[in-house]
Amino acid sequence: MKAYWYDNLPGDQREPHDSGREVSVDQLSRVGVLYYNYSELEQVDALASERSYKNRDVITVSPSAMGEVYETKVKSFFAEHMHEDEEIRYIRDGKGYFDVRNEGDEWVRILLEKDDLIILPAGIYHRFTTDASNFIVAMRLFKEEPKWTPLNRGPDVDINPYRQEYVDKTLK
Ligand code: KMT
Ligand code: NI
Repeated sequence: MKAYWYDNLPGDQREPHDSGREVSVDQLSRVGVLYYNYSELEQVDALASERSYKNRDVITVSPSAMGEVYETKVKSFFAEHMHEDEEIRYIRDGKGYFDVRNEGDEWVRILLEKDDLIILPAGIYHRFTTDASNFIVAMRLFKEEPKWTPLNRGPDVDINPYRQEYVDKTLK
């Protein structure tokens, strides 16, 4: 894992866009983003049972796994959005970038690789992209029916109750 301020320069989303200003795990926790490194599946099982996550699946994001929809998928993951539930991802192979908005509404880029686990709180604006290697395998944890519908940022989503709760509880 490596987290840093995104440079906001034009160029492919899959390039690092590293501004050189690092962000610590502690800074991430201030916007409700939790990071762990788990080498044993038992550690994931324990976290899942603590938080009542009963279900999981594994997704491979790559051109060979997804075929011709890959480029479209990668672009759609990169649209700024939030969810009404936490997003938990445990990286099993490859690499990818999760970008989250910090308390100043700036992008922080989080590079994740094998054994990294991230929890994005409900209501946080974020986006995802593969890196230049175009390959990531991630376990997705969910409670019941996954509420993964991305709600793209906009005036109507800014007033979504889950977004409001996140802003009031975590950013204020
Ligand atoms: C997401 O929420 O953007 C994804 O699940 C992307 C694939 S998981 C690395
Ligand atoms: Ni998401």
